[in-house]
Amino acid sequence: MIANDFSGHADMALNLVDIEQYPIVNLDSGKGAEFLSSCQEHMEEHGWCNFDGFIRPDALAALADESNELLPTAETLTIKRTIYQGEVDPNAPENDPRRMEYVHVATQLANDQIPDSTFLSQLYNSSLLTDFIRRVQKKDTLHRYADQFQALNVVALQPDSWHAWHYDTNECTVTLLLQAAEKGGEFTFIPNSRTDEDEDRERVDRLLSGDMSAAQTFSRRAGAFTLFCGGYSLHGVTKVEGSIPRITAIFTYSEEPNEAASDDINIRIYGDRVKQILASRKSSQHGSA
Ligand SMILES: O=C(O)CCC(=O)C(=O)O
Ligand SMILES: [Fe+2]
Repeated sequence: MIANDFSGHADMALNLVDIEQYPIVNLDSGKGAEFLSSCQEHMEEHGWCNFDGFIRPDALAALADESNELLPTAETLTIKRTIYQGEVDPNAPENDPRRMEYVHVATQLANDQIPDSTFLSQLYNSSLLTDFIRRVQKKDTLHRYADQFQALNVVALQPDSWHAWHYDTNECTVTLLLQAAEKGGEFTFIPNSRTDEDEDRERVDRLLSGDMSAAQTFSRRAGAFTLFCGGYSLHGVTKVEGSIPRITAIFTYSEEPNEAASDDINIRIYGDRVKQILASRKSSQHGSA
């Protein structure tokens, strides 16, 4: 059970984030402005920013408890795809990554399974946090993703699971590590392994063949908040070892307001549960027409 009350401020980021260390409250002057410009520089140069201890330890315990309580209601998904997220293309040249299918298993809570009243959902809905993420990426607009299933997710990788190598379909990914693996479960990536025009196949092929020398990892403890250009950097999570799952929250944004994914994509990601929700919605719409 969650013993503490973190609801003092209306904007949940103020209740949960270590704002002494990460002054996201006022990014226009003083410490906040300095912090923002160092983040922007880092993001531009490296394509990622990692904020260790972003969530205060007492608040982190509440967030982890909350997810651990919800996870028994999550679906276990078997995700099969190429690194580019599509299906295998049997006509691709030999040794082309489009011919290779990777599989991993994850326990995943979709956005509609995470109540608005949770601290996690309130953190995702924080205007201060969204604005900070927008400004680190120097974007004019950034909105929380309006997709009812994808906006906020919690992904647990059970012991012995990994998260297969892939590129994200969106440019920038934002994650919060809620519970680290006892061992393994390292977020691993090749920074800027592709551009819109080109891909560094030499480094990509090395990682795909199991050679980690082209890849980078940063050690992240629970409470780490990470922004990352996952659309341009091949990445994944190494095998979780030990006895507890690695739990991460994924915060999704888009530059356009009210953007959502198609039903087909959501069914492909979330499987039967979402298929049934969408089908019963369609049949009740037809029924009442
Ligand atoms: O769990 C992580 O740290 C990364 C997850 C990820 O790459 C994704 O959900 O696309
Ligand atoms: Fe990813």
